Amino acid sequence: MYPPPRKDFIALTLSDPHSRDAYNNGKHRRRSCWRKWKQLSRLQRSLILFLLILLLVVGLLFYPSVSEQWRGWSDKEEWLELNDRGFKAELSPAPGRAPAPVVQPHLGDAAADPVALAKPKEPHVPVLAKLPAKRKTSLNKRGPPSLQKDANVSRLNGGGKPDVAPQEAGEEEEEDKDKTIVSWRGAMIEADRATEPSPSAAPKEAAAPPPPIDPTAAAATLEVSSGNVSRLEAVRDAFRHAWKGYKDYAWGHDELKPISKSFSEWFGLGLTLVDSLDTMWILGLKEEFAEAKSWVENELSFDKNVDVNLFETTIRVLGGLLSTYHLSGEQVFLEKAKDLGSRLMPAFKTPSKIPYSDVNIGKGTAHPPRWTSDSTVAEVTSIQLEFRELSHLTQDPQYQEVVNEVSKLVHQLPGKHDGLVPMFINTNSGQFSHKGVFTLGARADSYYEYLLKQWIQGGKTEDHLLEDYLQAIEGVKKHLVRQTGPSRLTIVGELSHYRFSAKMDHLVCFLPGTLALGVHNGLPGDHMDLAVQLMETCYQMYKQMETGLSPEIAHFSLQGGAGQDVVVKPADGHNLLRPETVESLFYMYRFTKNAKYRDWGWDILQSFNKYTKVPNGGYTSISNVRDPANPGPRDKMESFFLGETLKYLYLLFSDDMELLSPDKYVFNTEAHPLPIWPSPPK
Ligand code: DMJ
Repeated sequence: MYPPPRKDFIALTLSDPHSRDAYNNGKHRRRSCWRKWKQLSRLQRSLILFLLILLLVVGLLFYPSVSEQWRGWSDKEEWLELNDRGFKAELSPAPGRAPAPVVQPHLGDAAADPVALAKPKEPHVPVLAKLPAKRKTSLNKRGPPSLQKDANVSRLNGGGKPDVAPQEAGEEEEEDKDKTIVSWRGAMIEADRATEPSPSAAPKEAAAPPPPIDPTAAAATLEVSSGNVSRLEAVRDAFRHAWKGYKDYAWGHDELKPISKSFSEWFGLGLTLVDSLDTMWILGLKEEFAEAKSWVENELSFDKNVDVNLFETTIRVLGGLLSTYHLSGEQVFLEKAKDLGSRLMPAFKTPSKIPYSDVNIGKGTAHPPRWTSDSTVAEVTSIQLEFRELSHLTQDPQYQEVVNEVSKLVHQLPGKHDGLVPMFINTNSGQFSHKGVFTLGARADSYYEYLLKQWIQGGKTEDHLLEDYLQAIEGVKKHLVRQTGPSRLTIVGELSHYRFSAKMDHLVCFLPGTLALGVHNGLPGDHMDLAVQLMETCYQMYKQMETGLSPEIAHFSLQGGAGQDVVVKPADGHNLLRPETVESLFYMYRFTKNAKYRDWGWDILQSFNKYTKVPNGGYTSISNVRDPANPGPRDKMESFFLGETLKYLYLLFSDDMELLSPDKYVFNTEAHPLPIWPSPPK
């Protein structure tokens, strides 16, 4: 208890003219405020109260993401502290783990490789010199258009070079308002809380397991293909290094944070581990595979109260389990795939049959994101390969039926622009929404990819898929293809409200590979011309950068004369270890045997090693591909680096043309190979 205020103290205080004035003024202000408030009309008062409540609600809603950002800042500050002391300092290991040995800067592969030796040595640049001063504004591909932010406002390059590129004349841009800054990565996890069981799949017998592929077949390549031994081994080294970080600091969790030696959770499904399974099999990493398999057998449970994103879970987890089942023949992967597939089914219970973005796999409920009833077009049209394969294996048609219904609906939907689709579709009406932006990048990319790949998967019998694909490529040629001024590079830009923008996401670099795959399957030869030209552009997006790594988004100069083709805006200079360019290089090499595609892939791998490799294990996304002295590590290794990027690099360097031949397998959009079904008899 505090003693009551002494009267003489109050008197004394009030005798002080300043205090008294202040006291009286305060009283007066309070009274006049109250009078003013009373003078307001009822409507005005209600309006003010309503606004205050709204502010409070908005504040509460955004609190979790803001506090997440604060946590992120403190992570990075911690790293900065460590970095100040230098990587050589003895760092305390994660609780319960042995201290990780210090990994020296990676020189071994380059030293072993004659091509690398022939190159002039670049000055040594310390890997991951400094963190950006500011935390990134994550530029994820999935988020509502209403929450997109002006790119120029949020500078992501961590204090790198200012954007000095001139505004291109003749380029009509509306790019800034198209920047997406809100992540869908908002899943809340109540770890290990058992809930009511989800609806399970019809209990039918699975198809007989396919004969497994021998992982040592890949190893045999090493003995016979001298030209590529060191390159294949370099990919294995990279994988082992990435895996070491994951194993030491993130085992069983979704993603490794290699700088802070911790992990991040998205769905709580061991995302990196499951995404990596088939890569380990293909690379012949038997021990690692066995350990990961045992985790899947004993630890991986889908019976948990967690909201997952339907698309991401399908392509990474369901796709990873199905392909690993095919490669290894191990029943456990099919069992897990069936369990997961059945738990994802509630997403399709919508008025339009266009699935919701999020499913709670424990509760069996689904919903759209908080801010909209829209789903992303690429998301609802890029789950078909996996669900169809699940039906094929289980002889249970329910999975195939729901995704084929989506394809059928989208096929006949008005609102396409010469085969190009908008980015959103409404789950109530089943109609496209937010029309006007047409891109081969974020939110639409894999729609095009899956048209072709489903057609191939189904033995080239589903004409509506081929028809949509061919029409879309004509739409691309008509509306989106341009050439840069300086080097006449071919680009695929975007239409924003029917105006062209010379902007190309790195995601678009899946296109050369897909076009080449189409031509390999008998589609028009001129698609290959476009593929060759685009492949060059995608490579230049790496080569023209100071780190040899592509930005997330490139803008191109359409003006003639000298100068740079690729222009990087400050907010777009990050690299997330994405696979699309090396994916396309794999297809281009397989179909043309032109060795330059392998050399380009080799250059890219070396740049990853130089600027994204973290000494103690793992690779990290970086914030600024233009600043080799300060690439700005982001402390995150995406699961697709192991699931896709390293797998495609390995397949690119392998001389074994039968290893996952595109005549026998179709790769899902997360690089998980699924078998092509035998054609039905004519
Ligand atoms: C992957 O998850 C898939 O390739 C998806 O289709 C696009 N984004 C990432 C890789 O960049």
